[in-house]
Amino acid sequence: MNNNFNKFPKDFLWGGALAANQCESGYKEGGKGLTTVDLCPAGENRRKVMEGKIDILRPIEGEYYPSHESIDFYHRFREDIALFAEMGFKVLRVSIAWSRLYPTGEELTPNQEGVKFYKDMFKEMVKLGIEPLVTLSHYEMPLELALKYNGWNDRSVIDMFVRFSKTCFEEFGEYAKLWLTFNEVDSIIRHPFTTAGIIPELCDGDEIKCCYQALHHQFVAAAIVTKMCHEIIPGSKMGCMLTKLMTYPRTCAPEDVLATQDKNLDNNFYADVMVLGEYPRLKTVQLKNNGHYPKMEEGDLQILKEGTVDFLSFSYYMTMTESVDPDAERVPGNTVLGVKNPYLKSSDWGWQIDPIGLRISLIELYDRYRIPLFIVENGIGAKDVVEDDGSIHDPYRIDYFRAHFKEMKKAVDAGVELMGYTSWAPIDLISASTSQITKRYGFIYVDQDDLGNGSHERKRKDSFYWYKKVIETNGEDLD
Ligand code: BGP
Repeated sequence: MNNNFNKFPKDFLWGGALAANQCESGYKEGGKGLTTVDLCPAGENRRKVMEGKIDILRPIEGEYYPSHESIDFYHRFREDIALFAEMGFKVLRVSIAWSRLYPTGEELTPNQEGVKFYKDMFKEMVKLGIEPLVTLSHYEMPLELALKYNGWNDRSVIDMFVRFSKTCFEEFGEYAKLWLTFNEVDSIIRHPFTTAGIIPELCDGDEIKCCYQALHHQFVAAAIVTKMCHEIIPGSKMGCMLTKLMTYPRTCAPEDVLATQDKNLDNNFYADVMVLGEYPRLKTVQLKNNGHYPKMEEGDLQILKEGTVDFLSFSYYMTMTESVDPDAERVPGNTVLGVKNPYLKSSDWGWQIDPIGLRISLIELYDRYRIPLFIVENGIGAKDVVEDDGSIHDPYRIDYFRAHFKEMKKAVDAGVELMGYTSWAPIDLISASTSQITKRYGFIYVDQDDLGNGSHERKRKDSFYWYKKVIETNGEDLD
C-alpha cells in the first residue's frame, strides 16, 4: 500500500490505450476474418449498425468503413511504439482482434500469420521497456459468429472464446502478464451488435433479454479464462473493465436521489459479478421481475465464484446527473444521455468534463471492492490545428489531463490503490461512436481526415512533451 502522501506509487504504470479495431487497418490482411466493427460505416448509419439493425448488416455501396484502413497501426506499429517509448511509457494497452487469430471464430487452430503479427508487436513493446496490458475483446467479434449464432446469445460462443483466449495466453504469455477480458462489459446494452454480435431481429421480440443472456455467457467465459490465465501464465493478473458512469442527483429531491441510485446500482452490477463473483441480490430480483434473468447451467454460479478478477479497470470520461423532471435538459456522453450538470463544462462533443468525479469514482470503487484499480481509458476528444510550421498547440488537452491527474493524486493520498493509468488514446485514432478521427484524443497527431485521406504521417503535439515530463517525474511535475 502506498503511504507517500500526494505521490504516485514508485511502480505506477503510466501509458496509453488502443483498440485493434480503431487503429490497426489490414482488415483482410494476413488471413484476418471480418469482425462486427468492419460493418460499421462512417456517418449516420454507424450507430444503426452498432445497435444491430439487420437491414444494414452488409457493406453498403458508397459508404466509407473506417476500420478497414484505420490509422494503419498494422503496418506502422514499430514507428508508433517507438514514439510511445519516447514519451517514456511503462505500459501500453492493446486489444487482440479475435478474427485475426480465428477468422470465423470456429477454427480449431489459430491463423499463424495473426499469431506472428501480435508476437512481433509484443516483442517490440518489451524490447523498448513497455509492458503490454492486453484486452481480449474490445468492441468486436468474428462477424460469422454474429450472423450464424446471434453472437454471444448462443452458449457455444463461450467455448470458442475460451479457445481463442487459451491461444493468446500460450502464445503471448511470455510477454504479457496483465490482461483484461471484455472492454466496457456493460456496453452490451448500449451497442449489442459491436460488443456482442447480437442482431435484435433474431431476439424473438425481446432484445434486452437477449443482451442479458449474452452478458451471462460473457461473465461465464470471463471467469473461465481468468482462472486459465492464472494457470497458464505464472504471475499474471486479470482485470475486468467497466465504463464508469458516475451519476449525481440533479437535486436533493428524494425522487431524484432514488433515480440516481438506480443508475449507479446498475453501473456497479457488472463489476459486482466479476469482482465479487456473484449476481447481486437486488439485480437478480429486478431481472427476474422483468423476465430478463438469463438461463444458467448448473455450475455457472460456481464458475463465477472461482473466476474473480485481480484488479478492476475502468474508463472514465465524464459524469452525468439524473432527474425525474421530464423537461430536464439532456446532454450526450459516452454512448449515453444524461441530465446536464450546470456546474461542469463540456468537450466539443458535449461530454461533461469532471476531474473531481474521477476522484469520487476512485474512492467509491475502491471502498466498494477493495482491490487495486487501474484507469485504462481517460482523455478528451478535441479538434486540433496544425500550424504552418507543423506544430500543434493543444493546451486544452494538457489542462484536461492535468486536472484529472491532480484528482488521481488526491485519491491515492486518501488510500486508494491505483496500479496505473492509460490515456485514451495516445495517438489519434477512429472514434468508436462517431468514427471521426477529427475527434482527436492523441498526444500524437495523425495526418488523416474523417474519410481516410491524408499521408498518415505522425506529428508530436505539445501534449506529447508534457506527458513525457509527467511520466519522467512520476506525476510530480504537472505544470
Ligand atoms: C470508450 C471505448 C473506446 C473509445 C472511447 C472514446 O467507451 O472503450 O473504444 O472509443 O470510449 O469514445 P469515442 O471514440 O466514441 O469518442
